[in-house]
Amino acid sequence: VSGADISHSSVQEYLGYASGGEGQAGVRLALTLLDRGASIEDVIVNLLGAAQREAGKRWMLNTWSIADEHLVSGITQRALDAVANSMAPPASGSLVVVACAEGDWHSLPAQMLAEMLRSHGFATAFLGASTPVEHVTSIMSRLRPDAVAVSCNISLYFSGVTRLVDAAHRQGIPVMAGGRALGNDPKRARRLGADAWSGDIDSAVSILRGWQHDRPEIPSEPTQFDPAAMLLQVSASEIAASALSFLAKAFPPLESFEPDQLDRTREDLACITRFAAAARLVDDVTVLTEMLDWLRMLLAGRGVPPSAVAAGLEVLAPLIGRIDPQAAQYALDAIN
Ligand code: B12
Repeated sequence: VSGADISHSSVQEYLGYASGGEGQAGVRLALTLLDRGASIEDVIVNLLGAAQREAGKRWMLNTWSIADEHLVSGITQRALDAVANSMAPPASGSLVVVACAEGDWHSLPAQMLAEMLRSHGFATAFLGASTPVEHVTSIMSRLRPDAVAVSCNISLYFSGVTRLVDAAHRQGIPVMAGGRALGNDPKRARRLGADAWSGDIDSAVSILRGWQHDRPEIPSEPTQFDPAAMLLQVSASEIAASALSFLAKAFPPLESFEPDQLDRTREDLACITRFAAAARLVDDVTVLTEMLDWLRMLLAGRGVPPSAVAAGLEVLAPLIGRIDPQAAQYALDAIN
């Protein structure tokens, strides 16, 4: 069974079971594919991962509710555990702590990585969703891992990556970073202080194996960021509240919004501001532009036109500029 076979029909079959709440059938499908010769990696990436990404798309387009996504993710958790339990015990090779960036609740992608590393002979300690960095610090001093792998799935948690990187570095441990928020090349991960970035399991395995013989040099100083960007991050709610009061002029339909719609609009404005701050942390405007593309699609699925996003950026830019002019420029550039 090749990856291509899995992605075509099995994902649909799996999604059918999972969205119908048929957990056992979904788990059985994953295990049957393994029995028929698919690799652990194939089942994780091309069945369970593909199903999860599809669930995300359906939620974004508003064809699935949050409940549909939770139902499927719960079954994927069971299938992932079953796949993990089918593996031989880990080799006594090097130990990798796998954690989510603090704030990030997407434990499934991180656990997928942990199980794939285990299938390649690494011992792993998987710490689940958003673990406070002080607690990761104490477990690192107890377990003395050879490396840390941090998963970041939404750019809002970039500073969580860096807090973990700095904590691991204080103990002389190298950190590899990955996950969908870190993009398609090492730039963002490097800027957040990580020693390496990886976008797939093969390169992750070769980097970690390389580190067994040749450890990267660990920086002695913590990662530095522009203080303006840091301040912007913590000021987002305040900025969003002021922006909302100016928005009605730029976007007249706002006047007839219900209170809960106004609340959600304020949250979206805060979210745009936080992504602008995240873009600044890694000096990469695409962090903001990708989020805006996503937001336009999300809002379109809920009947809100793209002009609402443009209006939001127009009112946000001057308010953001009082704290961080560079971020304001990012917001202005993103209007068109
Ligand atoms: C399930 C899910 C959730 C669940 C998570 C459950 C769990 N236990 O994991 C819950 C409900 C908690 C959740 C919450 C939210 N979510 Co969510 N979620 C998802 C969903 C549908 C699937 C996640 C998943 O299982 N992915 C599966 C794997 C296969 O994803 P993957 O990225 O390909 O991962 C692989 C690689 O990246 C790699 N990898 C991952 N980490 C690392 C690390 C290293 C070192 C390496 C080498 C590799 C590596 O390995 C993985 C396996 O191949 C995604 C959609 C998606 N595309 O992922 C949205 C998604 C990530 N969520 C999204 C959003 C918006 C949210 C919320 C903000 C929603 C809200 N308004 O509350 C919150 C944020 C919560 C938080 N603080 O983190 C958006 C993010 C959009 C954006 N602009 O960034 C997405 C993309 C959905 C969408 N299409 O809009 N979510």
